[in-house]
Amino acid sequence: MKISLKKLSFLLLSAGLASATLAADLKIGVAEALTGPAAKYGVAIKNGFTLAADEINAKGGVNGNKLALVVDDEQGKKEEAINVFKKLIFQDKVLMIFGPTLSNSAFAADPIANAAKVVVFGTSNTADGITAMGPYTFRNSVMESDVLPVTTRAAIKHFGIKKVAVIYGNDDAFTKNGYDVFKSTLDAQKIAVTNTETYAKGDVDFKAQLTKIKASNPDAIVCSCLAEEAANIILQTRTLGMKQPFIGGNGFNSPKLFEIAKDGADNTVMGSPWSADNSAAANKAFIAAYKAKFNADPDQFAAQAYDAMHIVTAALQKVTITGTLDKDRQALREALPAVKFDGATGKFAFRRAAAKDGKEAGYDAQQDAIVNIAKGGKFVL
Ligand code: 1QQ
Repeated sequence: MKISLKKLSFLLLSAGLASATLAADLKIGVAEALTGPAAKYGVAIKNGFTLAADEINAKGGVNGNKLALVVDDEQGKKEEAINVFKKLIFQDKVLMIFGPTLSNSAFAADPIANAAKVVVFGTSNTADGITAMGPYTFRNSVMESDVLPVTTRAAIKHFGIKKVAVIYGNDDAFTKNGYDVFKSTLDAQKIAVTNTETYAKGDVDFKAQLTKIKASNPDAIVCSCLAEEAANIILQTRTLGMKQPFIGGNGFNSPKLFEIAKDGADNTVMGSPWSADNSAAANKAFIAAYKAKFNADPDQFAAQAYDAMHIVTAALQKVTITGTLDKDRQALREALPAVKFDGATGKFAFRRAAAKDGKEAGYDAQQDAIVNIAKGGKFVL
C-alpha cells in the first residue's frame, strides 16, 4: 500500500506519535533572581512558571507546540539583568522574556527588550513607571499605587490609626516608589507622620532608626521594604518593646517574613490579589499541584508566575507560529492585550498604561487587591 507523506504525518499525529519530532519548541526566557537576597522571590517565581509549563505541555502544549523555558539567574542585580536579557534575546532567540524579579532591575533591563521589540512580562514588578518604558512591557503584578491605598485605608479603620511613622529603603526603585505612594495616601487620609526614616539595601541593624521612631510614639509603622529588611525591622521593633502594627507593600508577600520575624509580624497588614485562603477552584488546584511538585507552600509570587504562563499561553493559542522570529515575537505582542484570565490570583485583564512624554506605553494589571492581616505567623483574610 502506498501512503503519502502528508497522510503518514497525519496518521502519526493522530496517534500522538509524531508530536515529539513535528512540534516546534516555543522558547520562553525566564530571567529571575535565583541567587542573592531577591532569590526568596525569584525561586518561587521560577517554580510557578515551571509548574504551569509542565501542566500545559502535559496537555499537548500550545497548538501542538511545546513550551521550552530558558531559565537564567539575573541575581537581583541591574547589570546581570541587562546581560541575561541580551543573552536571551540575541543568543537564545527566545519568543519573549518573563522577569526580572525586582522593579529596580526592570528599569535597567526592560529598555533592551523594548528596543529589540520583544515582549517583556513582569510578574513581580509593582513600581510606577515600569510599563511606561515601552509598548513591549507587560505585567500581571498589581502596582503599589493600586494596592497601597486600599491596604492603608483598611489598616487605619481596623486599628483606629491617627499617626504613623514611616521607614523605607532609599536605594531601590520599588521601596522608593512605595514610599511615595504611602506618603500621598497618608496625606489624603489626613494621617499625621511622626517620623520618616530610611536605610540602604543589605542593612541589618535598624536600632538607630527604630529608637527615633519609638520616641515619636506612632500608632503604626508604615514600611516600604523588601522582605528580609522588613522582617529584621519588625523583629528589632519587638526587641525594643514596641507593639505597633505594621503596614507593608508587595515586599511583605513572602513566607520569609515569618521565617525571620515569626509571630512578631502579627497584626501586619498588606494587600495582594492572591491569598492562600481563597477557595476558588483554580486556586485550590494550583496550591495542591504546587505542594505536590515542590513539597512546599506556594506564595503570591509563585501564583502570579503560574497565572502569567497561562496568560501567555492564551495569547500564543491565537498566534500562527511561522518560524520567522521577528514576526512571531510581534504576533505575540499583538495577541497579548486582549487576554482575559481567571486563575489562582482571580480575575485578570490588562490595562493599557498611559503614554508618557509622547512615548507609547505597555500594559498594567487590572486586578483587585485583597487585604490580608498576619495572625499566628501567616497572612489571613
Ligand atoms: C518590585 C517588587 C518586589 C517586592 C519584587 C520581588 O514588588 O521590585 O517591584
